[in-house]
Amino acid sequence: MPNRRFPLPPIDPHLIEIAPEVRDALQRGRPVVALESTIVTHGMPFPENVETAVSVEAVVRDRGAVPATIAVLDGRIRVGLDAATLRRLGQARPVEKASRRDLSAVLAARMPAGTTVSATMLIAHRVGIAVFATGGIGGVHRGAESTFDISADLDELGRTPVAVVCAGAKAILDIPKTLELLETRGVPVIGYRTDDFPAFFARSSGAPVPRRMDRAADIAALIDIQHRLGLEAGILVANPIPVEDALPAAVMERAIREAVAEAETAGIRGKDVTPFLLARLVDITEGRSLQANIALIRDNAGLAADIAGALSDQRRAAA
Ligand code: PSU
Ligand code: MN
Repeated sequence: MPNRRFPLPPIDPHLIEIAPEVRDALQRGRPVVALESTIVTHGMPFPENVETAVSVEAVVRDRGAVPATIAVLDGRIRVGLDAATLRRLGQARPVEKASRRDLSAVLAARMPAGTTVSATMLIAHRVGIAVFATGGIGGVHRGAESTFDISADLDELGRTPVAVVCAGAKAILDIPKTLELLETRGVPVIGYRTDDFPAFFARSSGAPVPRRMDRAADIAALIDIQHRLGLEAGILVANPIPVEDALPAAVMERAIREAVAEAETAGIRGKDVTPFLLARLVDITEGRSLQANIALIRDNAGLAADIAGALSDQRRAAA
């Protein structure tokens, strides 16, 4: 259901194509879950990227919501991609990684692009999608005090009222600093059935989560109040990786230190840092990190569908 408390001019229809199924669900107030596409273009290798995107959409459907993967293709923003288009995006080369600041440039150049959490959130909000599932968000990088490398995802969470379901943040980031910045930006951070902020591959980062909720309906109620208050910030829902898929924290910490050191030696900078680290981790862990990544995003998609369903029910009951 569109969040009518945030009237913004609609995106020029020449620049956006919304799949009929998604448009229909939004008009009827049915649950919709936005999905990002940088995970497809820059977060996983082919063909696992496409297989994962297709299976994540199936999870959302099984849990009663309509999936809306968001990307840029042929000079237009696309909201809702069929399997053939996902396959095309997953093999497109060259392909851009678009955060908020890149959107106009990739549209102007008609470049295919995966949208990051920040770009996906802003598009989701502009078409009226309130809930979004991803794997991990970007955050404050280790060493940010000298590099200033802080993801645009954090600023977007501070300014765009979309709930983002993730498995926390990868320990390639400085998690305590990431949590500090989320507090500064006014972003509610909810631990789903956990007291610890999860660290993507591991169920705990060692940092406490500011608030815990154990039911999707409670999270939906919080989202609804946030909207009714007219607060502009998003909401971060942190859902730990399923127990059976988690990787040992010590093993991952070693792999991450190795990958971060390699990125420094290779002089990787700016938007290339995160894709470089993700790809190195898959190699260093011989694919184990990829399997964990697939499991957690499927789990997040299911929770996001439950939250979107509860939000839709609550609004229907209140109407
Ligand atoms: N973290 C992950 N997997 C990902 C990303 C982050 O564990 O795929 C992607 C998301 O699209 C996120 C983006 O929005 O990387 C952040 O990039 P940067 O760190 O350059 O802001
Ligand atoms: Mn960065």
